[in-house]
Amino acid sequence: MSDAKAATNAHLAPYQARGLKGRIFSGVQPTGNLHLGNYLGAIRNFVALQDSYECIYCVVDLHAITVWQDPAELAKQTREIAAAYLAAGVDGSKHIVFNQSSVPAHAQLAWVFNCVARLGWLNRMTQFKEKAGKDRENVSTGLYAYPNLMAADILAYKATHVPVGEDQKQHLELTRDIAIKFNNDFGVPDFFPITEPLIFGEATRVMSLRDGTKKMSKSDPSDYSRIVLTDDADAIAQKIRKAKTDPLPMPDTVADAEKRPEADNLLGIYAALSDSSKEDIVSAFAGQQFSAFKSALTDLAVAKLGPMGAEMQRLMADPGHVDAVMRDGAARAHALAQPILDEVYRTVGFLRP
Ligand code: AQP
Repeated sequence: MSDAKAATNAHLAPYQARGLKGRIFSGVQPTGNLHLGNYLGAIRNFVALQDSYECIYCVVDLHAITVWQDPAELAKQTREIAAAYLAAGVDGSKHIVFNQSSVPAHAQLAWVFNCVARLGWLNRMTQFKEKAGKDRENVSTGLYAYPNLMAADILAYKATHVPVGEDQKQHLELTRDIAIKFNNDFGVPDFFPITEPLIFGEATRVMSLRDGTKKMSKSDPSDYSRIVLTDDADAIAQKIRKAKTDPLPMPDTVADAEKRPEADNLLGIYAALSDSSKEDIVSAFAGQQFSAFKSALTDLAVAKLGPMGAEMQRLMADPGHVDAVMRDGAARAHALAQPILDEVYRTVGFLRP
């Protein structure tokens, strides 16, 4: 068995003894415009996993400031993401919901990882290249070091699994590389687990409603590119009606759909929201006009997202409750992370005189 596999197995054993599959860490940035992609790619899976894993769900505000955030908006958006977790069905008393900056171990471990990760590894990160674009000289150094902080988020809890959308796969691989290098460099082969990504569902990469080749994203300048979780029924209907399609009728086969990015995206969204396979949805609508499909998709999206959006609004109107959940979560997260950080510091050789 490889060292990496052995390290992971050693970390899984205590959870398996409790009838669980492992410990999960995942997070969403409080950067506004929480959208259907964040829901289908991540938050919905957070809910599905909470019966079989011990879960830590974080609002990653340290990540958010890698690009400029208005301070008052950041605080409001942080509460909004926590409210979305709860509204989607995360149990904040059984599991941990908190914001990243409340637990110092994230930033402290990230510094150690800045010194473990290699420049060449970060240079390969496609998300940095996409986000920095042509203005590389002017982006924050935090944006560049972002994947090291993400590794710290996960490994501060020795999390064994991370549910994410497709776009985060490369960052997860970097987390694994950092864990392996730390374990090897310091001669502690089982110290960090080699974390597994959990990427599942029919919509692991939801695309923009305006361009089927671009990921649905919070920062897209067009509001019509995304369905936001707090959109009301009218807004959802309008966005789906205006969603870009091609002039042909609905595809007959999955292979045909896959050659038509906009159709494929809408079919994937329908399949995910209805808990069906894309094959089933393609056969149900094969050869029909897009207008009929869009109208069915609108009904489905309103039925599935409406109650969650309403619950988010209700929770946002009661910030005391959301803040109490996050405060309690932060205390429990800190209690888990601090002994791990202490052990990292001892391992690295930091003196505690
Ligand atoms: N389009 C998507 N489809 C499926 N999953 C997605 N995720 C994001 N977009 C999609 C997943 O949502 C989780 C939280 O993402 P994040 O907020 O931490 O960061 P992000 O990937 O940078 O999100 P955005 O919305 O695309 O923001 P901007 O516009 O700021 O870049 C992650 O698990 C992610 O995979």
